[in-house]
Amino acid sequence: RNLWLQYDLVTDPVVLRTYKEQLNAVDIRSAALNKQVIQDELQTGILSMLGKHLSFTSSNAEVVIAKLKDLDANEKQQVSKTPKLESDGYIIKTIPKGSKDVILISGLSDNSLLYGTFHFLRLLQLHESLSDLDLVENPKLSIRILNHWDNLDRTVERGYAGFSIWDWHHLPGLIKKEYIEYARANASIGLNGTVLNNVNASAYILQDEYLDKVKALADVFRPYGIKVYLTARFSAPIEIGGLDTADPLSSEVQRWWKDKADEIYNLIPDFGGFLVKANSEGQPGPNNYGRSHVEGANMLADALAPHQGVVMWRAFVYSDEKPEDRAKQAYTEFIPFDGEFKDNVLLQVKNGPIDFQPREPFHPLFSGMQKTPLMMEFQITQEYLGGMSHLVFLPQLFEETLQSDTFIKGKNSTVSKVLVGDLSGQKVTGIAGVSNIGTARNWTGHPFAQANWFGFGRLAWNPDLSAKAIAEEWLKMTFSTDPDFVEPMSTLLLNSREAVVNYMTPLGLHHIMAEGHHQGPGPWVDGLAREDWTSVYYHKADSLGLGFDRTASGSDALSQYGTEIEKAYSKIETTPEKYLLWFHHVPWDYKLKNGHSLWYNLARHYQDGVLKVEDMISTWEQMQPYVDEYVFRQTQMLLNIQLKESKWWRDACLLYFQQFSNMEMPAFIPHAK
Ligand code: GCW
Repeated sequence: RNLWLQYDLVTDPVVLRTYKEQLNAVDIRSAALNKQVIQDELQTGILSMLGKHLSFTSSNAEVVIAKLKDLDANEKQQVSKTPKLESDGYIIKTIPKGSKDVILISGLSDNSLLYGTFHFLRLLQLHESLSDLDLVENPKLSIRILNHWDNLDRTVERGYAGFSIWDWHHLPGLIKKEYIEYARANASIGLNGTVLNNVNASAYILQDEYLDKVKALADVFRPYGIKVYLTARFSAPIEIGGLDTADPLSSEVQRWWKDKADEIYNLIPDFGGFLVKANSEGQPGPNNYGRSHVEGANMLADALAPHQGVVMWRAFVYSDEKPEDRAKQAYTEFIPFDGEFKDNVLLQVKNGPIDFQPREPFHPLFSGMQKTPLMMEFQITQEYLGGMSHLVFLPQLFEETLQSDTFIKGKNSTVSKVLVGDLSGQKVTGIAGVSNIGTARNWTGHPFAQANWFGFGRLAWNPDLSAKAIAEEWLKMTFSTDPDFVEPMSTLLLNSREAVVNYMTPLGLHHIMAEGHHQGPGPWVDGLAREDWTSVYYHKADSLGLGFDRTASGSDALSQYGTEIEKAYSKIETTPEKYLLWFHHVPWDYKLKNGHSLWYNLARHYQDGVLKVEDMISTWEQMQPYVDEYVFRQTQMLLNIQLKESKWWRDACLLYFQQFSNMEMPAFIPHAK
């Protein structure tokens, strides 16, 4: 239940003794907003890790926590050469004071002190030295936010960890401990916002009864630096406002939203703003009135602007009524509006152009939309990656997207640089993660899914962190710092993403999951769903080959990526094999780089995926001494489910595709003979 904030007793006697000598008293000088939170966290953490109580006093303290403006003259002078801090940024620096050293945790805002405190505690959790500290941290993105796809009836769309943690029925009266734990956990990794309700939204959340409940949550989260945001259903003026239109150009609609914004800010002065899913998968939007996405977004932006609120407008739009390849539609829709959105609008773009697949190339809007602030949307919940049953370490996937090169300003123009504004100079920046949190006793269902929440938060603070560093931190903070545990387990985590790609969708295959619920294989047509919701639309298997031709001879989606990528990927030979079938329809007997046919390689990848899960199981079997019995058994059982399902994926997909390849199953496939 304590996630990565386990604060286990430091077992190494030397480290323990050193920490105990170094830490007796803390002087928290500023932080009116969250002084109590900082003090409680330090007391809890230190008591649990060192078995001693801290005293909080201004005399003789070894740790000083204060805003830059509240430092004394000597302290100010010691930090005068520190690099520039952003409002949430902080320094942790050892300075001499009289005959002893003092650790200074300082920044510009109350929240910076909170983040600095969590970082300081993390140093102890990782058993790092507390001597000669000289750390400077600035978050690289300003909006670091979770998106809850939580409905008001507490079901969670694509949620696999129980029901919604928001107990609307008992709010605002009952403030559950979980809300505080949730806020602590988010603050500890630097997240600063949360959208409480599903993007497939009910308008009722905007009614005054619900706003009182939202206010109660906002009040709980405020000392932890977490702002509350809501999804705004575009048709709310009709559904709860009694108007007969939601046309963004109607003055009564504009007035309704302005009044609604005023009402919200009256209750919640630091309300963050609105997230909107419009004209996507049946949701209402400006197109219903012949208006554009810009007209819709800007209308809401105007309502929020007087209060410094933002609109996060989602780019996830596609329609089966349009003949165009679904992977192209968002780009086609939004590119003409580049530069036309109001300053407080961010376009929230999923990492890839289809939908949260185990592997996708980055979304071409990240290179195409250069005059509009863009936000990344990652999915932490594992809609297409085995739900809560599969162990998949997602920071590996996030890192791959963030470090992809867009080439917009020459080589090394990574997606991460686009997001942080280095290439465009965009001022409002952000990143969203679709939450995997629910009422499950361990928050996320699979014990290892906690790592994905943690990893998302760490990357939201610094999108250039490596998945490896995140894996090690999480393992140490959650389970054990013993290298005999951390080393094999970080290898396990770092291999887990490629395992799932291999046994589900190798070589650039995508969206061949079962229809609707998206769990398990379904490369066949099943039921009567629309064409772009069926797998055959994406894999295009036929007697000639496999894969979606997105080059100029096919849908030409490739042209949305700019010349460097287009040039490289337009030929099969120069396309990275991991994206092969994303961009090409490849003959079954085409020889890949290793000299074997596509068919052989496909089988090889499926089999490798299964073998990788077997490796994960044998590593895990050795880990019993380092984790508690319950987590050990639960993970063991889940890994066995994962193994079974990986075989199901392999067998179903290979048998299905064999009907088209008409080639023999390679001998390494278990049932081949
Ligand atoms: O991936 C699809 C999901 C829908 C989701 C939609 C979206 C919230 O299957 O459940 O709706 O994406 O992102 O809007």
